[in-house]
Amino acid sequence: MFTPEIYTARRNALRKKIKSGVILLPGNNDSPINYPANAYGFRQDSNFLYYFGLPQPGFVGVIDVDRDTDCLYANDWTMDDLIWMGPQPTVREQAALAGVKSAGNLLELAGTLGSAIKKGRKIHFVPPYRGEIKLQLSSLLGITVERLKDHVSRDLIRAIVSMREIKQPEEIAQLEEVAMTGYKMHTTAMGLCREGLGELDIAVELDKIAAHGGGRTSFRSIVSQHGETLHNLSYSGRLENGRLLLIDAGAENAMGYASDHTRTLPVSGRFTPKQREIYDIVLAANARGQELAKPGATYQSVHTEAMKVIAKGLTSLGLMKGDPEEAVAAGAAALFMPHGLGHQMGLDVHDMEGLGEKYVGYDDATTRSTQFGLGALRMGKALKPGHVVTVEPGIYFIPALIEKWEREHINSAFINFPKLHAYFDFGGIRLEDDILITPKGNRLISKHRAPITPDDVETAMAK
Ligand SMILES: [Mn+2]
Repeated sequence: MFTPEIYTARRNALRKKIKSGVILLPGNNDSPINYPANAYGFRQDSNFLYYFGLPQPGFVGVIDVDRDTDCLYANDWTMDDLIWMGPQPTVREQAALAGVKSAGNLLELAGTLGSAIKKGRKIHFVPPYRGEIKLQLSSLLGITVERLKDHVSRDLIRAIVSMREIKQPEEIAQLEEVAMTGYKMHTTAMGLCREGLGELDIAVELDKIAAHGGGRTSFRSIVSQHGETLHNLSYSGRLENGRLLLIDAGAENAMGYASDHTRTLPVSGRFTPKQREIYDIVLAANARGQELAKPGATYQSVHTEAMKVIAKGLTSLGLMKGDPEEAVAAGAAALFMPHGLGHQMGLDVHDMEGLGEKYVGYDDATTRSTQFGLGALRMGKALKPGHVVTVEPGIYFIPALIEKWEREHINSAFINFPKLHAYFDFGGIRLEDDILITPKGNRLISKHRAPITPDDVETAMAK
C-alpha cells in the first residue's frame, strides 16, 4: 500500500469534486469457482484500491461529503475463520492503513446508509460489474438490480476519471516497476520461441514470470499464431517455422498496476521478406503514434495519423490503392486494423473501462466515431500530462472480413482484393508499447524496451 496520507488526500480531493451526498465504494468479495470456499484468485476493485488501498475482500468504503468523514465497513473474522486463515488484523487496524479513523461492520453500514436515504441524501455509486456487488448495492439502497444503472452517479464517474487518469509520481513508479516484469515476459518469450513448442508452453512461462513479479498477468495472455484473431485466447497451436507468433501480454504487480505489451515474432527466428514488409509498416505506425502523442493532441487524431502510415505502406505494396489519405477517411484501412490505436492503462489494463468508455476515452470536445474501426478506439480525447496510454497499431489479414468486403464491394476503390488472397494464411502483427504523456510529449513507461525492430527481434531470438 501507499502511505495513509496518499489515500486521505485522494478522498479529500474526491469530496471537493462531488460537493454533497455520500460516496459508496464497495470493494470486491471472493468469487467462488465451484463451491464457496474454492475461490478465484482475489482481485480488489480498482476504484476501491485507489481511494482505500486495502487488497483484501469484504470491505465497503463510505466517503461522507457533507460531514467530512470516511468510514470502512467489514465484518471482523470469527474464531472459525481464524482457525483456517491464521491471525488477521482487525477492520479498525486495516482502516488505519488507509488513513481511515472510523470502522464498522456490514450491519452498521446498512443502518448508516438507510438513515442517509431516509433523509433524502444522495448516495453516489459507480456501475457495478460483479453479480454479488449488484446484489449488495440493491439490498443496501433498496433499488432492484435491473434499475441500479438508472441511479449510477455520473458526477462520481467523472470525478473518479478526472483523478485516476492523471497518474501521480508514486503510481508512475509502480507502472515503471511492473513494466519491467512485462519486459522480462516478452524477452523470455523471444528466447523460448522455436518450432515444435506449444503456444501453451510460452503462455505458462508468462504466467510464471508475472507471478514472480508479485502479482499475476494483467489479463489472459494472447500467445497465438492466429494473430489475425484479435483476442485469441486458445493456446492449442504448435509453433511452426514460417509462421508469426503474436504475444500480447502484461503483468499486474502486487499494488494492482498493469503493463500491456505486444510483440510479434517469426517462429523460425528470421522474418521472411513478406513478413518483414508488413512488420516494417506496423513498426512505422507505432513510431508515428509515439511521435505525435503529446498534450493537447487528441488520441483520435494520433490514431488517424497512424492509420495513414498503414494505408501508405499497404498502398506501396499494392495491397491498397488510390489516395491513402482518402482511404483512411473512408475507413478503408480499418480492414487491416479494425481496432483502436490504444487505451488508457493504470490500475486496470483498460483503465477505468468499468466506469464507461465514453467517460474515460471521450469528452464533450471529442465524440466517438461510428465508423468501423475508428469507432473501436477506446481512447479518443485530448491527451494531458500524466495520461498513460498504449500505442498498439497492427495489420491483420482476417479472411472472413476480407471476403465480406470483397463480396459486398466495400471500399473497393481502395482495396486490391485479388492480391489479398495470398495473405489469407499470413496471420497478424501488432506492436504495442505503453507511454506516459509528459508536459512536452511522451516517454516509454519501461526503462528497457523489449526488442521491436526486426533486426533486434531476430538477434534476441538467436540468443
Ligand atoms: Mn492493449
